Amino acid sequence: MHITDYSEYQIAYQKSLEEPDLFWAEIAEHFHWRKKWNKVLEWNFEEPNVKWFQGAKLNITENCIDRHLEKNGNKIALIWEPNDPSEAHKTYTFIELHKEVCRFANVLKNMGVDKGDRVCIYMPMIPELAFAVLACARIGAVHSVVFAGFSANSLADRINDAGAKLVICSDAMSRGSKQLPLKNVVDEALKTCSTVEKVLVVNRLNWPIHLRNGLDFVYDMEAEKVDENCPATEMDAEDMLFMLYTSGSTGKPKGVVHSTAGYMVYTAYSFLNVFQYDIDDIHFCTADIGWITGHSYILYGPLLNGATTVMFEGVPNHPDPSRFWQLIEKHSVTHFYTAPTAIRSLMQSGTDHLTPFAMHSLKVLGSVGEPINEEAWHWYHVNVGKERCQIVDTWFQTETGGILISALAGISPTRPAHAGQPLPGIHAVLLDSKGNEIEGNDKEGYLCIKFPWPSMLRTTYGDHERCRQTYFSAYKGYYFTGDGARRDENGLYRIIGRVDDVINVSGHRFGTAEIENAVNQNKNVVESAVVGYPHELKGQGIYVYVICQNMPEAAEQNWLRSSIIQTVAEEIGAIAKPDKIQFVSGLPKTRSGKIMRRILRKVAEGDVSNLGDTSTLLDPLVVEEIIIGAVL
Ligand code: 7RM
Repeated sequence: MHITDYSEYQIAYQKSLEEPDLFWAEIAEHFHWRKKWNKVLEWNFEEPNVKWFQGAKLNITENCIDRHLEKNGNKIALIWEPNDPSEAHKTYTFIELHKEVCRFANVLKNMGVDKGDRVCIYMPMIPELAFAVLACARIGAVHSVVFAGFSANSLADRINDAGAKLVICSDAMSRGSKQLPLKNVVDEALKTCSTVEKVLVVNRLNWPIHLRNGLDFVYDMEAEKVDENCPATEMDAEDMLFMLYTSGSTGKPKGVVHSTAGYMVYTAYSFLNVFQYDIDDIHFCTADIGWITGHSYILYGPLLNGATTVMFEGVPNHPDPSRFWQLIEKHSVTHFYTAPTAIRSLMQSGTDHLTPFAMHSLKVLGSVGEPINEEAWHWYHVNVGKERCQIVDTWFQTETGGILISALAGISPTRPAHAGQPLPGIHAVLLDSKGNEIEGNDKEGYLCIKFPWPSMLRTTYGDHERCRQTYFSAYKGYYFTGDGARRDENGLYRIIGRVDDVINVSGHRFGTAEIENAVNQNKNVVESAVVGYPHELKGQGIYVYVICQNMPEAAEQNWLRSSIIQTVAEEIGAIAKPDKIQFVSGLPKTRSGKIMRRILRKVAEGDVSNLGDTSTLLDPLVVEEIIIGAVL
């Protein structure tokens, strides 16, 4: 299962294409199964219907924890670092993690959570978040982690869509210099959620919370009523392990569904090989567990490999920009995995904050979430990696579960701003707009995957047709990623970015339609159009064109802008706040009423030299007005 040189990679890749069943069966042998599978793979991309390791029985937490107890029980599984450096860090050995997860699982059981029930987890990055996720997996409940930066409205949408029975939250959270009430947000959300029977509150900051009889429970009190033995529930290979909401080009965010066995096999395999994990390595992924990166590469991937994983509650620049480097030195971190947006923001603070830190322990640096520009890549390589660490630029999606395109650290060829080659088992292709495969190198096209891989999404919760439509209908017989990519002269992939109406802000995905819906909730707004534009720090920024009843006077525009920003923060969350708002009297629409986003994007980019054909516009004059009024 562990690839140790480039020729092994090539052999594995070839084998995975020629004999996929055999290839994955051999990898799957490395796990603990209560019962082995009858069939490795059954699939078609028309419905789609994808089933891996059918007939197998297992529990993923036995593979994450129990399996390591005998030999490595006293090894540290989890290192937790708080937001404030003045507070002590915590560590949990595999034995301790086992106890915590079992205790948490028993609390859930006591509260009436059964196999198959959906549990919504809305928590800061504290150890109990990890315990809660694994506790759900232990008893076969489906976890749906909602990033704690989302607003009450967003939370309510996700709870309702999932039909969650229980919500787990904390009283409050610290992030950087801010403290935020989380239980209050849950209370607000629950006003419109009828499926939730109970709320479990973990204490983080000793904030006063409003406890309602029979509805709200405090974790510490519930934990006293149970013991720390909890046999793992036996799951079928294809039983749902979790869902995770993600934005697309249309409608509300969808619940991407992952199943048990395939997700386990692929996240473990990709973690081991991409990062070239070695026993005693310390893996620090700075993502939030509210995103797929956190699920796969803070929790499941590392724990499945028996690795030590670092979980950090805070932000890169609190209390100052040296925080990451301090943590790397403090815990002798070998693998550091972060997002380009964090790198760019630290880059802005110069390099003085790095000087005192040699970070000798570091071996591998990772990047994920958005394209990493060459400048950031070099800065990362020189200043953090001191030119002696491998960089892996890892491409994947909520839907893919694990990393699909990346160098294997120190093994595959790398090139700045290029994710590299697909992992074994990943049949990546580029298609042209007619759906023909583009052969050869030095070519650009739509990135699609031709063959199933174990951790691919199985459906979108409650709406299989939407899954088919979104991912399997654009090009028949292919999974469509929504990304455009270029294969360079050596066959290395560079991900260019989304080709659909999805904006990637600091590695967070939003649909333009989703933000427009939020903006339109503001009572002053008649209509809006949202586009992304290149943003120095965030990768992409959010640019909103707004039509009001009457064109607002200059004096009114500032408060109107604040009011619209406030609305978006309430509807989605502070992470989706627009960067620029332009008031316009009309939008460039075709006679059939379609907004020509191409024009809006060009204006937002500040490049109006070539707007293309505007002759089909209903009112070409509106374009002039938009250009003149552009917010640059
Ligand atoms: C892991 C994650 C997925 C979208 C994806 C891309 C973009 C992710 C990279 C990247 C260039 C990368 N999941 N993306 N990784 N673009 N290089 N290494 O971010 O579901 O939240 O987003 O993110 O556009 O489609 S996600």
